Amino acid sequence: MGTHSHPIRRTRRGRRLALALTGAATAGVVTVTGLGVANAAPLPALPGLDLLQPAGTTEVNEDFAPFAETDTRPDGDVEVNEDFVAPAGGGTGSLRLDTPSSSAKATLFRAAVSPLADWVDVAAYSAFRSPDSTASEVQFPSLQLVIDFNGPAEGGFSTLTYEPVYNTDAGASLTAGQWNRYAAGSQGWCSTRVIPGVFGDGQNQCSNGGVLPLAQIADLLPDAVVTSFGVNQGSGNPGLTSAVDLLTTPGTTYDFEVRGPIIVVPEPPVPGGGHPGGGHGHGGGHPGNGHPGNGHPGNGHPGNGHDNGKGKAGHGPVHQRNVGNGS
Ligand SMILES: [Ca+2]
Ligand SMILES: [Ca+2]
Repeated sequence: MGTHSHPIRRTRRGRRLALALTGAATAGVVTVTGLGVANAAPLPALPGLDLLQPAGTTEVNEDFAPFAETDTRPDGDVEVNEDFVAPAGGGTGSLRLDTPSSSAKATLFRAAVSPLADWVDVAAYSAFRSPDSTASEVQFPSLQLVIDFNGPAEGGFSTLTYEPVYNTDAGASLTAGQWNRYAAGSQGWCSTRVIPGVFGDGQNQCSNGGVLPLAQIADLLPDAVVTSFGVNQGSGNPGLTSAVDLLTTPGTTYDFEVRGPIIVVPEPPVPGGGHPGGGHGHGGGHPGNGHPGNGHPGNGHPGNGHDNGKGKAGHGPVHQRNVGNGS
């Protein structure tokens, strides 16, 4: 977190988490509790999102699970934080992507197999472009589907890409400084490679009419399967800072949210230590003055406690989380 500028100040929740972390560091270590906040409220009717209401949402936290950084390159960075907050219905966090240099690349993908046809009219995502970005004004993070376009037959690798700039006629917004919703599943896509009968020679990389509706691509490739999907920014997008949230797929909508540090609750109450229940973050509220003495009872923090106290919040006892693992 430290290297980024934060054009939008952190939310109240972010500060509360920081305080809770302090509390955890001074308390005895016994019980670990996650701070994840589920999105219980129904999502608003956004284009492409309404189609998947029954499937609900899957929260993705700081460790990215079930996604992974597949091809982030030097200078590029992805991070779940609250720098740009979130679109309506998307909680308070999102996935920030930074590509300060031309060679930088920021990616986050999930490997999962599904028929390409399932993505038609379904795929959607929300993206925010920081107004501080110096990149060409048409650049936004893209949604990508890695496909095997001929199914079980040999070969067939390509990546389909959706970029808002090629879909402005369909209503895709290129406005910076606000959250835009992209109904990618009903709009135009490109292919990184030639696909016989679909994207001819010279039509890859969006060139020479190489932007086709996803429905048309899927109709022409009945055996095609998506093998992984995710968001990509760069290379070739120097000076672009953005965020993505509410990534809608055939199985679920992924909601990037800050879970924050794991809260460590002292138990049983420390004799004379005062606030036993203080572990809930209240303890953190008055960390320094509260219980400096019993904060380091020698036996109290054999390792675990220190891990929690360190800066990279949330990256400590990752295994303690009950990460939602939707399909
Ligand atoms: Ca979110
Ligand atoms: Ca194949």
